[in-house]
Amino acid sequence: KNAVISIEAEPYSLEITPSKCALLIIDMQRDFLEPGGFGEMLGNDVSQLRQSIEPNQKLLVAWREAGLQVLHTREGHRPDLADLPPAKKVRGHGAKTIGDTGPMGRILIRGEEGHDIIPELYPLPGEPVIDKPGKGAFFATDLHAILQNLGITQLIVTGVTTEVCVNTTVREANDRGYECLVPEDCVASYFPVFQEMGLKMIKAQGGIFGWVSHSSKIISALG
Ligand code: C5J
Repeated sequence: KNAVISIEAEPYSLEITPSKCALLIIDMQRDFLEPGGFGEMLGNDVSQLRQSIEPNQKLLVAWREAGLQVLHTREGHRPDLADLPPAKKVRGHGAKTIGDTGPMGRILIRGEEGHDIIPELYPLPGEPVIDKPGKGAFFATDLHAILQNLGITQLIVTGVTTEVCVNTTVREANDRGYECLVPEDCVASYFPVFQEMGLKMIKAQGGIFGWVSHSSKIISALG
């Protein structure tokens, strides 16, 4: 776990120390990914996101088998909505917004069915689950403290959506000194053009805030 391994990536290979590297899975929640959830209710094509489930499962199994650290996040709010900025509540002028009753319980509210992680990637006991009110996983959460306490300096970031919560989190992590690698098959967007550009932005300019790779390269590097 302390031996450095090299993962083929763009713009160049990343050396990771597995014991210092965590798999951070962003917002693989039922309301974003499942047919009949909030995401689909907004008119989004959930099949775009569902393509990332199997690659995430394979990576998660390999990461767990190697005995490495896994963390999960969920986007959502307190049932009393006290942490929901009014500007976020009204955004989009939708008929239904955060806190209203949706197809899988109250939309993006902690404790509701739709807010929970999909069964395919369900956290094991002992894997921290970070409940975040924003798009970035560091804003108003204890993620940074947890990672520091675990001695983590590198992150494999996966999940949804590429251009929103994944991108925001990778930018936040990069500014806090973490090296971030994003496997392209384990992140997804409702919009193919955003998927492509969201990944390009990360690795442009010599890896301006991270590296882009593929789950197969990570799994083969783990041996
Ligand atoms: C995430 C969103 N998780 N797109 N949320 O990306 O609002």
